[in-house]
Amino acid sequence: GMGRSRQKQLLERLALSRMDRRRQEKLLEWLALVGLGRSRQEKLLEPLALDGQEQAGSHPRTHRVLSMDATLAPRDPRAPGQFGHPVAVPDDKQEEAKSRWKEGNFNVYLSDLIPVDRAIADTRPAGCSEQQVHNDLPTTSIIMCFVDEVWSTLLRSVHSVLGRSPPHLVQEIILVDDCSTKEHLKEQLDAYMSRFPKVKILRLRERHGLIRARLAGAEVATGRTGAVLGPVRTTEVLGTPLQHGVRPSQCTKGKKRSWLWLGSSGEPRRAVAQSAAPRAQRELLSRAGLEADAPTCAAGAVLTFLDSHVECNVGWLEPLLERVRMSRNKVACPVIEVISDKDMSYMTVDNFQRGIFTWPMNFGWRQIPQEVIEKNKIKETDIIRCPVMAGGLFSIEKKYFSELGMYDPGLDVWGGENMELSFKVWMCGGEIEIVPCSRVGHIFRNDNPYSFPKDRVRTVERNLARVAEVWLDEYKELFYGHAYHLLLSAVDVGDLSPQTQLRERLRCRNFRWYLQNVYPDLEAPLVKASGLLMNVALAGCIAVEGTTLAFRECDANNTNQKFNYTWLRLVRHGELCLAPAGALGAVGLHRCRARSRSLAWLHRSLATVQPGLTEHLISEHQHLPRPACLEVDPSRRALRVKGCDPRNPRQKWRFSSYHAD
Ligand code: LR7
Ligand code: MN
Repeated sequence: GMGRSRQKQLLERLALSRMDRRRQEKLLEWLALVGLGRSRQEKLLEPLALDGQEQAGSHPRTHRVLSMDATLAPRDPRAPGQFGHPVAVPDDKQEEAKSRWKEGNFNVYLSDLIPVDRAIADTRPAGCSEQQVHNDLPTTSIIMCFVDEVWSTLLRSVHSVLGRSPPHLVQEIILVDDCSTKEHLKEQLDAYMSRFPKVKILRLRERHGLIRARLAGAEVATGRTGAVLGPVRTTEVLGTPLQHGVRPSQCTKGKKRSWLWLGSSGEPRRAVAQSAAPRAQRELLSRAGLEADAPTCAAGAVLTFLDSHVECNVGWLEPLLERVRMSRNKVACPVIEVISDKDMSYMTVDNFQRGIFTWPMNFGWRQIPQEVIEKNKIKETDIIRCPVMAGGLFSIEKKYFSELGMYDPGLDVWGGENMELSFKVWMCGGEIEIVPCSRVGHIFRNDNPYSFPKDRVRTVERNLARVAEVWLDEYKELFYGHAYHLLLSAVDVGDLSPQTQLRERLRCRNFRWYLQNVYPDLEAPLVKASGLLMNVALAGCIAVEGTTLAFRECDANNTNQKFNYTWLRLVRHGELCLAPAGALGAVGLHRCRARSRSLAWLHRSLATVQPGLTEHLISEHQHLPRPACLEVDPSRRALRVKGCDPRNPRQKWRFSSYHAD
């Protein structure tokens, strides 16, 4: 601990800063807790004290970012993996390491070997540790959802938050157990975490998936429960509306619940197994000297979401909160660095990466082009605005998150929620940012180590289809065009009206605005090809004449010869679509319908149907022999559908312009 006089001395120094008293005290508590040496204590507080002395004029109410790192002087500097170095599996442990891989789809053996509070290299770009943040940053609830997470990895995630966050900024750490089945995540986890007053564990009684688990965590942080998971279940989940120090620890359907009561400074007061009524529980609390609305109960203004296999780096939190403080509709993401799944080394990543997506809504990273960096003199520490976020790691103002309707609760288990939130934020007046001075490592894995309640691929696709239906407007055709099987399988996306109503209520902008202003480098032509539809060999074009089709001399000024080839594979002329008239090979015009195999034509994109058919228009009509191609009949006046022939020039078609392949 820390002597009384020493504490007084430090408090005096802190008093110079404009940080409020409660925060000062919390900071000291932390200093005592992590046992930093005297000189490092001084160093840590230096920016705060300096601020009070020097900056009355220029930058009032700010201090240099506290580069707190309780792990910098590690207990065991020679332990494997220390400082984020790679670790090798000893020869005689190869088999063991191999067999344990599947527990988490990464090198679980090595993870267990390295300290849960290992040090890692400070990978921040130069200048980050000198940056100023405000003294009155909002505090945050940190929400970490997990299902069957590996023990050592989960612990390392929590330790990295505890050890590298200014304690006065961490309201609480909410671990949401999405109904894990592994034994170590039950009593053993309760017991371990009872040492850390800020850690709360929320157990979900059934598997809800990442998305709704986060919503449940957000509700706990708000002190509100039941809106997302339903009132009946919530009482079972939380047991009681009282949050302070109360940790229900039951996931299964059993009636008996065990509670762990924590004192106001966090020490475990008593562990009781009981199924007390809320009133009795409240009584228990008050006897333990606690109140339902004790200070630690007061909700932090910001929610910070993290995956359960991360390592937060030095100074990661303040820059995120600084952005949110600056504007409540900024959503701040750290740079996500890489913890190797193979050797557990902590690796930095290239700077200047934006979060982007490609069709059909696949998340990815894209480097800002070098010439753009140079022309705009972009620095490594500059904020990067992102079309979309990766999904797992971000800070968002709690009330703003709630105003945005949080996540669409109709999204299931995993996937697509990052797209939904990103579109919603940008289109409804907010911003998604990557904050280069905030860095968090994440174990990237090749596969999810847990099972999906339903089929994995279908779950993600359905989520994405929901997002497309609500947010993409006419551009949803691009999504379906790149995931065409979704269109025909008529996937049931569920009720969308709450989401579309939300979009109206928030008066959000449209997707075209988003593309033009947020993600202008996305290729998003609304149709794949357009203009005349000509047969080059015969020098003629398809023309609409009343309600029928003819083959005529090409005339670029004749609107009756203009067609669009759409993402949904329609050859479209206004509301009318080119289509085989039936099994006999005649071709005509039909009212267009989006989800229709009989109106769809393959062109260029799917040469796989038969090699050499790239210039053909292949009908997908079910009742025709396959593949069947549009051709000019021998009279050279009419059109029909016949078996495809790569060498038949009467079957080769070209639009005047192609916008995408
Ligand atoms: O049913 C589940 N219940 C859960 O609680 C499934 C998962 N989870 C937990 C899980 O234990 C983990 O802590 O949710 C967290 C995220 O699941 P991961 O780690 O399997 O996801 P991921 O890292 O492969 O995927 C990324 O995309 C997801 C899409 O839904 C989420 O948004 C993840 O948070 C996100 N991760 C990141 O953004 C980190 C960087 C990866 C990238 C790109
Ligand atoms: Mn992850």
